[in-house]
Amino acid sequence: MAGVDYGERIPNNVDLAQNRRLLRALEEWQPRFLDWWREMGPVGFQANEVYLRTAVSVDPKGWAHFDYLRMPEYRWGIFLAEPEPGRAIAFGANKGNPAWQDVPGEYRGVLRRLIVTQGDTEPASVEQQRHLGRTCPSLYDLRNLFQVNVEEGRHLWAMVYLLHAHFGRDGREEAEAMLKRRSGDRDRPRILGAFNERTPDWLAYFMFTYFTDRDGKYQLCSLAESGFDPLSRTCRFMLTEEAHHMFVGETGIGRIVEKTCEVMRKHRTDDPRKFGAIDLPTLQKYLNFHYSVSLDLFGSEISTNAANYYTGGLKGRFEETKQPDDHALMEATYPVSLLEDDRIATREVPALTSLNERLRDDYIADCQRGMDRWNAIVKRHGIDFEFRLSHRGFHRKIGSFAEGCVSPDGRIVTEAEWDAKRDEWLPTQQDAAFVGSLMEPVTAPGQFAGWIAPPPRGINGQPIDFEYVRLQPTDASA
Ligand code: BYC
Repeated sequence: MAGVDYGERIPNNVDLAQNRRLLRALEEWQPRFLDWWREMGPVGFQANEVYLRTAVSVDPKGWAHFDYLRMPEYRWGIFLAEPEPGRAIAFGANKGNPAWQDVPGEYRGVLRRLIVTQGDTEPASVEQQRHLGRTCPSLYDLRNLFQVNVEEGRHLWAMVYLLHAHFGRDGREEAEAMLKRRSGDRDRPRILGAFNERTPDWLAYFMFTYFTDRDGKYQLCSLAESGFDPLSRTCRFMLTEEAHHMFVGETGIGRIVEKTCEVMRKHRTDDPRKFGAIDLPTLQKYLNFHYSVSLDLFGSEISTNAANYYTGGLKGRFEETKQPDDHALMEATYPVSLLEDDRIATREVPALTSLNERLRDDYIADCQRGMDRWNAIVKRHGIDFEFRLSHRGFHRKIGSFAEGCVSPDGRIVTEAEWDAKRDEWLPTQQDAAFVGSLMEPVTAPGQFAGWIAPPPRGINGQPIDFEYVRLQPTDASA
């Protein structure tokens, strides 16, 4: 079962060949996916060979194979983690019942909605990142970008499989719509806010993979707890791939911090921009922006949707089975910060309706860990500066804090103060123009742009100066 059938047009470990109708439906979707990839996937480089990893099994000890591949030839497929024999629903009103192998009728609408929301983010991120290849800081980073892109494409496949296999005609229509919406498009935008923002440069990209992919981790972990077993198994395998995406973000930002500090020390300056490095206050502003838009992805603090997902057994908490409580939460409460007129108050509210906030709390603690590691780099260089996570209420568009203006240090401020300080708190057009001015491609093996340090080691044991992307296209259509 752990092995993947690569003899098929659609590699899979779900015995697709046994279900001719489903196979045919997915084989019809496949060319439309490829059309979307050609139209909205990475600009250029489609004919170049890239040193990519491909899933060849779902065995945690050895699931990936690395080799040169042209991106359109990547074997997008359907891989579910191994089933857990006798798995029971772990929470909510159906707790203790056997996990569902088919969609229960009463939850069909909500489950479809959850799967569509998750699926929509995957192609959205590829669309957001499609121009970055032209300005890569190194071949190593270029390869990592493309790895993330092809795997987001695979995560779309993961959700489309569920829609096709379990939601009949509605599911097929949703799978089509997934290829029609476009990130940032006024008339047919992607569903969630952060996925309609631009990712114009590599700094924004590393921030996105740190903060927004990390929302992905927490949402996938909650969906991996689902009583709908195919969703749980799909998400469990997606999480294996997702780890690399967050690695790209954390180490990318870490390498930028490293370079900035080196330049500051070498030139004994607080203004590393003069020497082509990104100053620490600008990095803080980018952190503020990407962190705040990613906080919005958890939904409102008080949400009956979240309560219904949980009570239905559809979406659990982070590490649900490790929580030492009754997994029903009918009587429990949870402390939630809310904006109330002119102050921020912490209220004990029913645990069920505050599940979005609880997941956001888990996420915030995780974000802080990366922040601590970047601060350790600054400290090691003896520089007096500390990155901080902005207050959860800062720059929010969803939930209680969307109603007011909160500063990064958690003060309620007037709109006038907000407007006056905005440029100290969030990237300005000048900041973006400066960062944009650094985005000159560097493509010689082992060379890196001047604003980012090399990584300590290469991919899959290869040296740092390995030719991660072969720049001579092997097809004239590049
Ligand atoms: N933007 O009760 P509420 C990833 C809507 S990332 C726009 O507060 P709920 C990835 C909401 O839909 C992970 N709209 O929220 C990362 C609702 O609309 P209706 C993606 C928003 O439903 C990087 C209304 O506001 N996965 O994988 O409890 C690269 C009130 O909703 C937003 C998931 O999100 C927003 N930010 O929770 C690639 C998991 N927030 O009903 C991939 C599935 C809320 O009024 N999704 N709304 O029309 C969910 O679990 C939930 O839909 C949410 C929202 C947590 C997102």
